[in-house]
Amino acid sequence: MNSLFETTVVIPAFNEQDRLPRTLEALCTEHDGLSGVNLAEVIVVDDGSKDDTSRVAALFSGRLPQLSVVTLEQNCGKGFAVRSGLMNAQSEWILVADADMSTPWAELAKLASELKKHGGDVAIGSRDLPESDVVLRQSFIREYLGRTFNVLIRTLTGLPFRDTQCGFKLVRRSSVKSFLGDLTVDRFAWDVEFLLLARDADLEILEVPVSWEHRDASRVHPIFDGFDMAKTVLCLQLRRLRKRLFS
Ligand SMILES: Nc1nc2c(ncn2[C@@H]2O[C@H](COP(=O)(O)OP(=O)(O)OP(=O)(O)O)[C@@H](O)[C@H]2O)c(=O)[nH]1
Ligand SMILES: [Mg+2]
Repeated sequence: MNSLFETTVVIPAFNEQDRLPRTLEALCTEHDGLSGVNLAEVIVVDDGSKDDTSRVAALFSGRLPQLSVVTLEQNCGKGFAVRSGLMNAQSEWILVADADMSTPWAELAKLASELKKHGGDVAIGSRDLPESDVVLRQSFIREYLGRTFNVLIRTLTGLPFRDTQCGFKLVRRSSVKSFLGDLTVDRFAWDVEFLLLARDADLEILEVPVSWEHRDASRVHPIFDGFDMAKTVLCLQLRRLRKRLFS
């Protein structure tokens, strides 16, 4: 394995004019210090934001020449935006990271180092392992619904992870590119489908404890989006069962 992780950072961003500048500012100042990582590309994917997300992102292109901003006319969802970033990324490693920087950039070096140590194709950041460092917790209701969603995922799909939804995942492009075209989930449950396809492809997936801090102004509605995510996982699983039975 190459000693340096050549990495593209993909940031899905919807109405993020207020949270994104701090996140990109930190990337400008910190990326040189990320041990073992070479930041080759940063792709911000803004689909139909009603605010100045694309413009404020583009202001960083002078200091971050690796930056490109993809602006789509219509809102298509986080999963759609992530998929578009994954398909356009050029580096061997791709970090998918939320615009709110709940997980600090320094954790990219940690994921890379774990992959280097243990081998593997995908490393997912986790807020729910004993060594995870949750600096500021979510509200009780968000945490409770998140845990319930996790139990649902583990029960229905058999995925063993404690936290599939943390917005900080490092994936090896050459390992995942064969199934990127099969991803269908456009909204918040994209991670579950991605992990299921990665498991089907026999990829090695590491769940790595990360530091995480709750940020206000979430784009996720705990009830409506929670319900939509549960429905999506149920449909995914039914579709997979049907495929297994009839093929
Ligand atoms: N491009 C795009 N990005 C989105 C969309 N919906 C959410 N996102 C991004 O997805 C990321 C996660 O959104 P957050 O609001 O932080 O939600 P979360 O981290 O899953 O949940 P919290 O723990 O409540 O913060 C952010 O970078 C959002 O801008 C969307 O429709 N399109
Ligand atoms: Mg968040």
